[in-house]
Amino acid sequence: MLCLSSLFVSGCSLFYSSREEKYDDRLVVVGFSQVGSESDWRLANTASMVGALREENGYRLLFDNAKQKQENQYLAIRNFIQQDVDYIVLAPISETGWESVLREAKTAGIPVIVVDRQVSVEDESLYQSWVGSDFYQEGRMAVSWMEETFPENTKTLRILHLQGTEGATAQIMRSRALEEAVSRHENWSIEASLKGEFTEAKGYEVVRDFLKSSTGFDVLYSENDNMTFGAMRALEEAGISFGENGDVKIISFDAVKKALELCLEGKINLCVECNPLHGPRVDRLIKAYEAGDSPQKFSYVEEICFTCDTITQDMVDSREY
Ligand code: GZL
Repeated sequence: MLCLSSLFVSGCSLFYSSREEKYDDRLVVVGFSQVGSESDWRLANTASMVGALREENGYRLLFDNAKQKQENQYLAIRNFIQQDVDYIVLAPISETGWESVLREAKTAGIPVIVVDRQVSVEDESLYQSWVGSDFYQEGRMAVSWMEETFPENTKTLRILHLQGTEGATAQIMRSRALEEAVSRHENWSIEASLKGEFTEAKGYEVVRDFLKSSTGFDVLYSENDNMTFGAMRALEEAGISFGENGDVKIISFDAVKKALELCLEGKINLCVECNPLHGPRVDRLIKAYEAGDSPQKFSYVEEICFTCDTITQDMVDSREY
């Protein structure tokens, strides 16, 4: 007979009188709040995290997909606190709005590791570590390629700026690198900054609508590959050539395999890597904390670029995502 003193069934979830009854104490319990599944990059990031935080590796993983809504991440984090997890891993959709819920986690004594985009909080003790990309450096690499490709005596360089989710670190810093460069080059201009939300559908929609009244542009600076895929479809429909021999040069961030294949075909001129394989990096951080070590607060990932005139099939085949 079920002993109700230790098991209280309420609604659709089970509550236990002790943590030991709930979890196998040999496993580290991690609650992971993921932004969503908006892009190929995000799917690769989720696969990497779930693969690293698996039971054979010593973890019990509670996973939540926020479907690109910050309020869903708040709900997930509060649920993880209620579930008394050992760690919370947060991939924040945007930089702001985290003080209150992270303070609740701190009050509950649950360490938080932030992955990918950053959080902007007054009190940096609200999270233990962050691991991700240097998005500003990614933008700088793209700008350097533009400076090499379009020498100073180029006629006006007209740029179409396709931005990712507003307020995400990747959008803020990739945009900043471009905007700073435009302010340094008087012959560069941004024709429009369109909000593509890091998705293929939105990228297509905003570029299609822009092209209806566009007088032309020379470079598409697209802050992720999925928006680029949508923009390419809109350009094709409008009869505008792009890529190595096209009228429009394309710069795209993430360097997922599909984008690298298009780069190899000469349809994307520059792919800037943004490495999503953070699972092993987060695993190492948690193992370090479990061992009583104090890993560094910020860990940046090294990244490179690929151009259509130097990329090879072997390079594409060797990629993990
Ligand atoms: C970057 C990541 C961005 C990717 C997009 O680290 O936050 O979000 O560039 C993803 O593909 O949607």
